[in-house]
Amino acid sequence: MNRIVLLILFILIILFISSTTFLYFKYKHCPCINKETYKNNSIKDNYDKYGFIILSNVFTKEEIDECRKEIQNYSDKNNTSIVNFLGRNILPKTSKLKDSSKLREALTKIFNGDDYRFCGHNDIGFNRIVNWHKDKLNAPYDKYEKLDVFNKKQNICKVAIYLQDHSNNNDALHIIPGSQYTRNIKTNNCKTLHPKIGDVVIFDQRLTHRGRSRFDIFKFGNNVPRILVSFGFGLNNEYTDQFELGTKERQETQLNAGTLNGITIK
Ligand SMILES: O=C(O)CCC(=O)C(=O)O
Repeated sequence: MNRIVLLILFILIILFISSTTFLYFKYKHCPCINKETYKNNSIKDNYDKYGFIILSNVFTKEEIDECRKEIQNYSDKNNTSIVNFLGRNILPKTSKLKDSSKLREALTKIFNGDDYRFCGHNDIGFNRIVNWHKDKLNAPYDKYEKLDVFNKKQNICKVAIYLQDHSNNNDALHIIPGSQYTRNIKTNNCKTLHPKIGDVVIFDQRLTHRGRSRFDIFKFGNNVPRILVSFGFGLNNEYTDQFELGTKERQETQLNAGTLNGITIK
């Protein structure tokens, strides 16, 4: 009997060590972006080559503080997604971030001067856990994905506004530069972005990326809530139409359910 207990204990210890090692390497620290590599590129070149840009000083600290207050008054529950706040007119100050002229100038460059539009995708992550992925429609909403999202005509980006300073920590966005052109989700050569308060990150939504892992909570804590406001924009074409249809249904369904994979939807 004792031998069996010992054997079970031994197996449990081995399982614990191997899963912790696996998770450690999966979510290990990504080095920060080497600014020298990116600084001489134009917005469009940077976006096309690496799949992201960081726009500096788009908003003032006061504007961002107002939005933080507005969001925290609405909800301060950890691991929450506030979905479609725009469509529900619940956070007017935060909703206005979407219309910044500096942001729109950058989007005009990214979309090469062609017609683009806000495509319905909007949410706020409050101390939310988000593992490696690409922003595309997942089942059952992928029924709208009739056209291949890796076609050159697809051009949809996510605007990510971190409402706290990440210039000295690795708690913002982790990305794989250039991965917007590959279908797989390989996470070697990852980089961490360091947006300051008022900066805006814009990335191709097919870029492989992640937010906070469960491990990061131990490193960074929740004392200063990590708040991320996101908006989606796309070229005015049928690729954006299909994403918008699927996103609308996903946001409505998740909101009605109130929860998804442990994340509270509010
Ligand atoms: O939390 C983050 O920094 C990233 C969130 C994210 O990956 C997403 O909303 O698709």
